Amino acid sequence: VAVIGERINPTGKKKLKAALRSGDLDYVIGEAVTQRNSGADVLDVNVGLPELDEPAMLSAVVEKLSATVTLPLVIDSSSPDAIERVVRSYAGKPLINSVNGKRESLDAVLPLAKKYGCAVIGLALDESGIPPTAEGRFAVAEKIVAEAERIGIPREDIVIDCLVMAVATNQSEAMEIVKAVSLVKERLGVRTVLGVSNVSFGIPQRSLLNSTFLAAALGCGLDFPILNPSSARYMDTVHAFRVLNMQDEGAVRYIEDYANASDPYTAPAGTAAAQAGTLPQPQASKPTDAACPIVIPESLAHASGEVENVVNLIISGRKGPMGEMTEKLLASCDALDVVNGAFIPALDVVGKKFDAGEFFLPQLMASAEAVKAGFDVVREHMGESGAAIDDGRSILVATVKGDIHDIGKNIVKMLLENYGYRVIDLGRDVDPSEILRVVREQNVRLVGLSALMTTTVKAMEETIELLHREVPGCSVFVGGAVLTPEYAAQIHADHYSKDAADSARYAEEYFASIGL
Ligand code: THG
Repeated sequence: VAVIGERINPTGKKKLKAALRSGDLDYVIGEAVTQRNSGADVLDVNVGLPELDEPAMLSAVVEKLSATVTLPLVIDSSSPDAIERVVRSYAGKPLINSVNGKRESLDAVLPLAKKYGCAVIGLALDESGIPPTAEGRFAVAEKIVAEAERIGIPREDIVIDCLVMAVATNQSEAMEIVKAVSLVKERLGVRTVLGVSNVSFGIPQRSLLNSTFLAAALGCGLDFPILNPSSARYMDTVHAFRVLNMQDEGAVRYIEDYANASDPYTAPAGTAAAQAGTLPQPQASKPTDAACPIVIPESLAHASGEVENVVNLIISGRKGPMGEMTEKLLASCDALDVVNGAFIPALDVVGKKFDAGEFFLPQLMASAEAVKAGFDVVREHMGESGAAIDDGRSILVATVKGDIHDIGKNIVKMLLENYGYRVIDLGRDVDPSEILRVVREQNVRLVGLSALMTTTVKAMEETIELLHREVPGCSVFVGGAVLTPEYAAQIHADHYSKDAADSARYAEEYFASIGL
């Protein structure tokens, strides 16, 4: 097991972004040294920032790192140009991060790895996306390994990434990922890598979930966890695992490091050591059914008991009884009143709790699911007149050209649908011209664009420019990990959404402003 330090990556790191923009390479070296001292064996280097010349910056950073820190480097970039410029002059054997199963990627990246004798990370995704099952991910990995061997890259130089998804959105995949790691190890005999911390996105106590997932994956043969080595919790897990897998023979290192360390979990209660590690005790579940947190409108007043029940089901994210409870309401209430007077105010409450840090992403998703169950009944009930709900308030969502990450976009879609909007989802990696075509064809007034990768913000800017030029009455909101409010303004987005709840708020405000 070798730990890949993840911290040289500007996503979400203000200081590193500023340092890269001003060319302050000493700051980057500082991050490298800190990671080495914390126990990183390899360093991932990613300097993709939308407004930066990536090939030039990546090669400057790699050159400086090679001269000061002796650890091997992982060249993390989605630009084949940037990768080639770096590996051409790299002294040693770099690991390219990454190629994937798409034809275009295989053809662009594998020949570079072959020509310059690099190792390469292959991501288990292809033209049809990331397969949800272990066997599906394995099949893509198998294809990548076959392609690499065909052009003469030996198996020892291939590392497969089975791709970690967030449990907040893809809970059923967590153990599939772990299983995929064992399939890849067993059947292909290549090494494996995982970006561990993705698993805990939107969840409290991230390091607890991350370290548990890490332990499970190590147990299935994970060779290279990508993580933040400054977190003792992850490194503790790695050090302990190295005893189990015989890497730390005689447990020499383990004993040296831990024999005299106090363990916060087993220290006698009340001591400082115990307090240092005490997790907050699980709270008795709050009696959410106690009070109704919304103001019930006049039109629903005669059924206030049922309305309260539905509102509480939504807020606590219980979809099971939603269908039946909605039926009950519809027996005496108008369908649109139910949507506008109960579903939406309840979702607003959940959005506020999410903003306040009181609720986390899985809770937001559960509430959206509950509303969806209610909506299904409303739609059925409205039958032919269901068209009434399609009142011109259509929203197109897409992840921009070149970008394959769509977690954020999918969450936004789900939430907007449950606010009653008609959402047209064009999926991932969508051409600006395709977005324009659909906007025109379906008379769309609001477009949401997402970009998770620094390299694709350019495509976002192009899409916004095209839409604003061709369809002046159409508003564009943007979101995604690499964006900031400042950068969104710079590329002329009409609104920056910091999360899904914020997108719903903006949609509400925007449609009200144009009288829809
Ligand atoms: N696979 C491959 N390469 C990758 C990833 C992957 N490169 C990029 C990324 N995923 C791994 N690198 C990072 C870098 C920074 C952060 C996460 C992954 C990060 N995380 C949070 C933060 O600091 O706020 C949370 C960190 C934590 O809780 O530990 O910034 O999957 N091949």
